[in-house]
Amino acid sequence: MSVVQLDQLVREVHDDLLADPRGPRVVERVSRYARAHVDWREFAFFDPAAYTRNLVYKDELFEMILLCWDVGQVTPIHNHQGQRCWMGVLDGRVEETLYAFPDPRSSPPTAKNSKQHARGAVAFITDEIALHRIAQVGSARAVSLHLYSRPIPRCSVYDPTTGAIAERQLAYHSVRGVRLESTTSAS
Ligand code: CSS
Ligand code: FE2
Repeated sequence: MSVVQLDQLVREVHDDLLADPRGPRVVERVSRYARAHVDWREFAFFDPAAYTRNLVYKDELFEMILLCWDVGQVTPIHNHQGQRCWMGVLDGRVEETLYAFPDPRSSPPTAKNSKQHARGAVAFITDEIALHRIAQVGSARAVSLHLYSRPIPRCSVYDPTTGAIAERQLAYHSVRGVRLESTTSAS
């Protein structure tokens, strides 16, 4: 499987995060990759039931995942378990809506603002910044590259009407281009 440029990005990000956990060069590197390369297609799988999470690389420092969004697919409102999250758009368009952490904790989260991201854009979020929700927008499928440092095997999801909080396991749809038949869809 030929994913030379994507694996190059993995090595660069690894070295960046090892040198400085804040990853000051990650946005620039992911954006450059997104604008120049398409070898991520080797790892892209879509599912009509929900967006898919396709593992590119994982170690103790970070996790790189390709998310594939069919038209209309969306995440719940969620946190990032105290970790850093970068999201670069590789294809199509997604909309990110930020929500304030509910206060009191059991109240519904309130939307702060929304922003659309197209190919080459890289968004960054932590729990200190906000909760968020990602949605595919427009008539074309979307693909985004997510970097979590450190890896997040689960997260908390927030019900938009009741504010109820639930734990959610973040499963993989495929690993290095190989579909995991046993995995259920992400949403
Ligand atoms: N956290 C979601 C995607 S939005 S950052 C996930 O990994 O499934
Ligand atoms: Fe997220």
